[in-house]
Amino acid sequence: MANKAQQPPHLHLAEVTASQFLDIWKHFDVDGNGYIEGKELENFFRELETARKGAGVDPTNPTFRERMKEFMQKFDKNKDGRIEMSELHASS
Ligand SMILES: [Ca+2]
Ligand SMILES: [Ca+2]
Repeated sequence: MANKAQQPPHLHLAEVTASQFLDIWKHFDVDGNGYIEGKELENFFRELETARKGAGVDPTNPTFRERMKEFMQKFDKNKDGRIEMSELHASS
């Protein structure tokens, strides 16, 4: 999927098409409430990290937690602790 050699330390969500994005979103928004939150967010972030590194990541690793926090600071625009579609989609 992603080329793992030289990706900058931000997500490449801007590169997926709208329909791919929707598929990704549906995949992670398991309960379909329009938000990725809690466990969903963890899975989401873990898969992004895995895609980026080309290897599995340990979600209990403090670095993972730290990165997830950074991710939330960047993408959780309204600071409600969960990601909604517009927050991800508007980012580049
Ligand atoms: Ca959800
Ligand atoms: Ca939010």
